[in-house]
Amino acid sequence: MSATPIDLLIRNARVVACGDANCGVSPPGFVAIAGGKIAAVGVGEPAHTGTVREEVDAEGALLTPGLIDCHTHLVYAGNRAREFEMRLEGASYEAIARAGGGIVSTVRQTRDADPDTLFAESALRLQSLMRHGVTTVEIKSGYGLSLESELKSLRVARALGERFPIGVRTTLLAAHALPPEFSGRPDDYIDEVVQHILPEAARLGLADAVDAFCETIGFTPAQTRRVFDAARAHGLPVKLHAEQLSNQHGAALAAEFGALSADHLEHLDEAGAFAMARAGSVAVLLPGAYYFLRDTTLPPIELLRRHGVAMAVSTDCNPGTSPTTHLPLMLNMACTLFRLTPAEALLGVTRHAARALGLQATHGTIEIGKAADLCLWNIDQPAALAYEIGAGALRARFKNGVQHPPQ
Ligand code: DI6
Ligand code: FE
Repeated sequence: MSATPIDLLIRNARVVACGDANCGVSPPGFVAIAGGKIAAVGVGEPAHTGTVREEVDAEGALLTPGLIDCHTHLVYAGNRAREFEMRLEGASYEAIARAGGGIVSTVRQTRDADPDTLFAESALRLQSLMRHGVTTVEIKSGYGLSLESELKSLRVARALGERFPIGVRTTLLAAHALPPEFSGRPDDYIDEVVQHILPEAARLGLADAVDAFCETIGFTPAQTRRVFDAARAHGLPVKLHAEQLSNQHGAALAAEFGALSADHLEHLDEAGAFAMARAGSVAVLLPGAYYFLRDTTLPPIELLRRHGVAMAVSTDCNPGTSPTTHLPLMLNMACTLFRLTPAEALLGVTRHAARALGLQATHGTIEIGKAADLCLWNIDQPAALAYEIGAGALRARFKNGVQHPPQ
């Protein structure tokens, strides 16, 4: 190691760099951080001759990349606990949506909320994610569904990233549901999205990517294609809610546009998996939604493995189908429900989640030159992160090399 001043030296850590498929653990060693980035990683004690501003003794704890939650809808107002009760009484998610409940009821509450209230309600969820070790989060709009409310949601998402020590990537999901004022006129709403909402979000720099809900209760593949064409025209990468409730061949459509990811995928077929592999799109698995909807169609994990599609795991934090901010619990569910290995699940919230956000060059693994986003855990092996249900084993969390007490 050279004599560059080190801002933070984490010693005596067992490093899980997430650079290899097995999530191997290094013998006790160190990570040195300078200027918010990883400057050195090694086994044993560092042979450093320069200044070290601060030291942390990890006492043999496991050090992983900071967790990345690559698919959330966490900016919304209100909750849907009553709808949860209705579903327990027998109503289906689709039936509630068709009857004007579901997404549209959150849209009403989100539109009515002033930006400060929306920020405050969303901040509680963001702080909870941070307590679970999340250092980067993707936040979608999609509960505004008008120019003004979509921009309000994206601004709140950006503001959250400025206020809290967490990286925020925003995604415009204006094509999430049909707003009531466009009832029966989905193509007119898509006109509004591609002619006004998307261009304005792009012009203001409020969206890092564009998403859509391609589904029988969402938008058709033809409508999704129009949204993707507009995203491309504005230089924005795309992602897609695809094959969640039925096979609309959305994953193949997303792959055609070089999508960062296709998400959910319970009804994905072989052609879709093949197209994703060829495009390098990540499969984002959302076991919270599968569980909460009591879905019985499993995403085709073996197919994804066979085609070499990278798999990410995320909370899908949203009020209707996955009201959770517990990303480590999603690791457990990804293993228990979807039969991922604990190593696959961990890669799904680190290396592959970074790729699902286009951040693979700077985030997701412990490597020299990458952002010093790190988590220290009171566990003895990587599998314990997925194994211990709700244990809260986080010992310390570092964002850009700075340790922040739990918020
Ligand atoms: N799929 C989902 O699981 C969420 N959105 C989507 O496109 C559900 C959103 C909600 O019910 O509020
Ligand atoms: Fe979602």
